[in-house]
Amino acid sequence: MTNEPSRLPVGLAFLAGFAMPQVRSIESVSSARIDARGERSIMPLDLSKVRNIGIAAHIDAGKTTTTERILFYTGRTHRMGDVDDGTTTTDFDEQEQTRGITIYSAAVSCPWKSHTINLIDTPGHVDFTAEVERSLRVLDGMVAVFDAKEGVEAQSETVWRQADRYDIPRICFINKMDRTGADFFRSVASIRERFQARPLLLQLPIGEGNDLLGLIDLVEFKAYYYKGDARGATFESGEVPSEMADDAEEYRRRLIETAAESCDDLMTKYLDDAPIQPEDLRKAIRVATISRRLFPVLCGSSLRYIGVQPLLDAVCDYLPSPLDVPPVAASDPTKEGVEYKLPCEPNGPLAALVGDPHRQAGPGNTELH
Ligand SMILES: Nc1nc2c(ncn2[C@@H]2O[C@H](COP(=O)(O)OP(=O)(O)OP(=O)(O)O)[C@@H](O)[C@H]2O)c(=O)[nH]1
Ligand SMILES: [Mg+2]
Repeated sequence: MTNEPSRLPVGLAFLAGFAMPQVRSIESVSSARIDARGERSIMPLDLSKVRNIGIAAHIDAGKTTTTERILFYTGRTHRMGDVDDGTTTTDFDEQEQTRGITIYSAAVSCPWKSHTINLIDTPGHVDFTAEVERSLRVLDGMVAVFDAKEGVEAQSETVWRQADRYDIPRICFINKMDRTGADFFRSVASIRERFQARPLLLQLPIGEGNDLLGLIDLVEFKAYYYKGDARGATFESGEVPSEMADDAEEYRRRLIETAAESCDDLMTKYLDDAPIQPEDLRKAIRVATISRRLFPVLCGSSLRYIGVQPLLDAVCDYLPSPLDVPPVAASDPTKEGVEYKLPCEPNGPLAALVGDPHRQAGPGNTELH
């Protein structure tokens, strides 16, 4: 058993919703089982419970730190690594560890609440934009990470536009809420203005900078407090603090009103003043996210272990499964002008995306076989 993530393009095995047994990756182990004769076989997955996602952002936004926390909370690792010590799982290359930056996209896989999350931690440095583009080709959804002090930065804009090109639904995670000068609402405004996108606030931070204590979940209308002990593995939930109650009520009302635009059932309940359950809201948010009309926004501090589990919940609740995305378009180089549609079909013939990592990435440099 190896504990190393796979480097793309081997991670492209995600496309079929299965992991390849020969691939040097965590997921090749998670998806395999030993049958009665002691042979390893590939376990069929319920594709509606699979999330093939990427984490993309400007350099240093905290993608690898967030990935490391995810691997820990999902039980994939028992030792939480640190970018600054060069001990994370996905920055596995010596160069990455000594320079403290991600160079290669790395694929890992983890279970979360009956789902399987296949995740690609991408580099943020402008020199490795091509590496991000290669990953986007096989992703169904993306977590866009932002530094709460900086908001949208140059490379966040590049990856956002790339994701637009590939029609990838996104969740925004405003990270580094613990930094002095962190500003949740300014970061949200920068998403709205620089991307011309509609952010949908699902959480509010409780405190900012050094005073960051936790967050308010507007869907459940609960507060989560993180103590920092047990490295955030446990956290307490409680009532929304009274001094934030008015703001939280107002933001929940806006959330319902905006999400209802994408769901007739929710709109009817809203107009009838009927009680709205978190499940009603989640259903509407999922539709709006997958259609890319809205971009849910969450917040936290990966370094301080705040907000990562709710981010995992949101990935499962709102980002698409392979069954929710349109069939992949493929062409036959020997038959000009003929285009095929490849639906996600576990029992269909194998379709694999083969790319040359030394060529310029982008549409047209890969072939489906
Ligand atoms: N204060 C604070 N620092 C953080 C947080 N998350 C990450 N960092 C720090 O930010 C720096 C960059 O973190 P990474 O996780 O490597 O960021 P990245 O987005 O993966 O960076 P690249 O892959 O090189 O683009 C490291 O020094 C982390 O310790 C956070 O929530 N708060
Ligand atoms: Mg990184």
